[in-house]
Amino acid sequence: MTNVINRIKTIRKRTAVTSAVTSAVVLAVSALMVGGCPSTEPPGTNEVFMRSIAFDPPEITINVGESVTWTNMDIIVPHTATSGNPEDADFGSVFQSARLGINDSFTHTFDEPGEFIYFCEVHPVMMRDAKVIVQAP
Ligand SMILES: [Cu+2]
Repeated sequence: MTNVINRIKTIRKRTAVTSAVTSAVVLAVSALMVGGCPSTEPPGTNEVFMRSIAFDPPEITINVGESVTWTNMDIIVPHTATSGNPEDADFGSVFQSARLGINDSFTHTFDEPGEFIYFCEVHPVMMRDAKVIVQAP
């Protein structure tokens, strides 16, 4: 009888350890899904990274005729680069990327000077009011 009780105790301990490990793994995966990014490299010239559910840098200045390339560095979470504000009737009319998966890129060339506000359609609350400033020659 004591033997049986000891066996049950051992099984319970193992179950507790297993569920603790499972919880830790679930937490780690959740953190990655929420936008954790293994890369800390800075974006290059005329380049915007989408990572940790943000545009990095949130504001970029280029010259007329140059391009900006957006790259999604987030794991699992898709993003877009969409001109305008989510409330605008004509958002996306200046530029509109596809839904970018991890490491996917989108490039747009700006032929007119001005300030172009943009956002992410997947995260219109967290990723908005980013800006491309295009300087006249
Ligand atoms: Cu997004």
